[in-house]
Amino acid sequence: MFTVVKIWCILCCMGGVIGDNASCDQDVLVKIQKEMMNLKERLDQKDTEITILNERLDQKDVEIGSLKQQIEMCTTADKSKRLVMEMDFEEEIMNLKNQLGSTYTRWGRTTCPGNGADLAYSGYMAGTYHTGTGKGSGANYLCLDGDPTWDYYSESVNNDVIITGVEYEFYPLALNLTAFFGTNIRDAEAPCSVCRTTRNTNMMIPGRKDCHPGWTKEYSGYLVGPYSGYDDGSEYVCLDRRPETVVHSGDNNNDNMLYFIEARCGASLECPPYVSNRELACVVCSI
Ligand SMILES: [Ca+2]
Ligand SMILES: [Ca+2]
Ligand SMILES: [Ca+2]
Repeated sequence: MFTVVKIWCILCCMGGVIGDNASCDQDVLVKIQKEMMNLKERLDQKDTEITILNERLDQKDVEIGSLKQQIEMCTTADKSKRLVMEMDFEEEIMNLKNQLGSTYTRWGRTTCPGNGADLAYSGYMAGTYHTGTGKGSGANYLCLDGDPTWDYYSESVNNDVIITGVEYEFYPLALNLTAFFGTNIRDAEAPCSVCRTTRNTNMMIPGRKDCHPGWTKEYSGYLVGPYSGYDDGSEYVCLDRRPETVVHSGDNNNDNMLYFIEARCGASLECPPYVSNRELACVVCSI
């Protein structure tokens, strides 16, 4: 400080009163002290301003913290809300799938395959009584419910459209049915079941024992149909490869008989891939 004051004094005196050094030093000292006072006041003022700014900065930090907390709460709430919506959406899709689904008849069995299909009902395979006098009738097989209920009926006045059970026949008798079905089912009658699956579409494929890629196998077996000597028509259906039999149905009734369907190569059927005299397989597939 002394050096600064001295320099200041010299410069001051060179420009003003020369030869009066004591008076010059005193004036300069007063000026410097005054300037220092001013500087100190300004410094104090700046300190005060800095303190105020720091307080405002702290306040802003608190506000920012609060806003971050609110944002986090909103984000968490959004996540929870979105999760609930996604769960509701998935449940709705499941409900729609359950509402859609599809059904099929499993000929020869009283149960449904263990692949998620539920039993709608089981009963008896039935078809037209072919030894009746008429030649007109329904052509389709029916899966009659095993537990019938009746509306009004008359047992005394009757018509001539009659259905009966459907018998496993499979001519000729030399045919080893055990090799095809695991047991000899000849002359017994066929049961059936109606199965419901959540898969929306199903189809029976004649000529295959397994499904194409992407499809779920419901059951497989042999393509069967009516005796060719009947006057009226019927249909081809897929009989399960391990059929059951209706209890007490072993008598040789021949009211409505089931036969294998075989390929016959000639001018019309494409051979290969088909081969004459082979019993055609079948499969029911769903997707
Ligand atoms: Ca029978
Ligand atoms: Ca028979
Ligand atoms: Ca054959």
